[in-house]
Order: sequence, then structure tokens, then C-alpha cells
Amino acid sequence: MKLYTRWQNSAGERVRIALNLKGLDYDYVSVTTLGAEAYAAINPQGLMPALELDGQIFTQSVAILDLLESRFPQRPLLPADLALRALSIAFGATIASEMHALTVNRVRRYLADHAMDDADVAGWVQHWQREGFVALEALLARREQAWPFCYGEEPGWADLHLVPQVAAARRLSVPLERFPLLVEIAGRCEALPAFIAARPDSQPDFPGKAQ
Ligand SMILES: N[C@@H](CCC(=O)N[C@@H](CS)C(=O)NCC(=O)O)C(=O)O
Repeated sequence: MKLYTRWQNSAGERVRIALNLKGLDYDYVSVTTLGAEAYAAINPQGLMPALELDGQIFTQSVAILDLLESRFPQRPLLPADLALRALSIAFGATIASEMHALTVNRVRRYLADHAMDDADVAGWVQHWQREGFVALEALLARREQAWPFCYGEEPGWADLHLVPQVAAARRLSVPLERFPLLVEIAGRCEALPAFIAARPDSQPDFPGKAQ
């Protein structure tokens, strides 16, 4: 398996956490080192990550997570309980489709290129992040049980979406004081080896690291 990613790549970090939780080995291919042109031949969209498995290329982190979950069922990321499974997928979709997708670098760049000043772009980011976090905090507050992780005794699908998004919020100066449950769970995950090994500064192409 080859994962095309780069050190700072929230969507790729989700997949790195999943691979680590499942104990799967993979080759890390730095898209920065590979170059944009070569990567466009792998993923025409140019977005990271992409996964090469059995000679095929797969894109979109959610599709990759779904593939890994079905193909490597050991250490499931989704709860067996169907309701908890749906809640976990909804939690992840709120982050991937409604927070990350609206605030990612290329969106911020587009807004800046279309006459939004820095303060307006920051306001846009804060708005969509805050809106998402408010909903996620409320969803966790009404769980049937106060599990140590989002939807269970072990971290899974929802948690691996949460951690990179909380890190992005910190980078983008989004205040997190109103989200104690999210911050507490993210902190618990951040101390675990699977999450530590997936974070930006653990990657071989993190600036300053020998590759
Ligand atoms: N929906 C995609 C999002 C992928 C995405 O936006 N990746 C970002 C980094 S987190 C990227 O490749 N950005 C390149 C750029 O902004 O030029 C997924 O979940 O895989």
C-alpha cells in the first residue's frame, strides 16, 4: 500500500490514523517531493490523500476509509451497533463535508483572490468551524453513554476525523473554549501512539526532518 500525502494534510491524517489503528504498514509518498505534475497523473484532482492498493488508485479520504474498513476488518473503526455506526459517519461527514471542505487552503486562497481581505477570510473560517463544532459538541453531549471516545471505549471513525480538525482549528485561531467535550476527547486521542504517528510533525517530509 502507498499513501500519497504530505505532512500537513488533514484529510490524509485521517487515513494515516486509520492505517495506524488497524496496524497496517504502508509506504509514505510525499506529494511535496513527488511534485504537482507527477501527482496530477495519480490524482487528477490534485488533492491529497490518494491510496494505491492492489495496483489501483483511490482518492477521497472517506472512500479510502470505507475501503480500508471493508478490506481490513481487523480493529473496526465503526461500531457494530447500527445506530452508533450512523452517528459516527454523520460526525465524520460534518467535519469532512461541512467544516474542512469550506475552510481548506484552496477555498481560503480563492476567497482572498476574489477581493476578501484577511479579516474577511478569517471570519469565513471562524464561522464554518464554529457552526460545525457547536453541532458536534451538542451531538456528543446527548450520547447515551459518556464514552471516553466519541462513540465507544476505543477511538474510531469519528475520533480520527475530530483530531485533525481540532488541530486545524488551533492553527487557524478558532476559539475552542466552548467545546469542552470535543477538546477532552481530542486530547485523549492525541496521547495515543496511532495518533502521534499520524500527526504532521511525525511525518518524514515535515520541514526540518531528514527524508
Ligand atoms: N474531500 C477530500 C479533501 C482533500 C483535500 O482538500 N486535501 C487538501 C489538504 S487537507 C489538499 O490536497 N489541498 C491542496 C491544495 O489546497 O492545494 C478528501 O477528503 O480527501
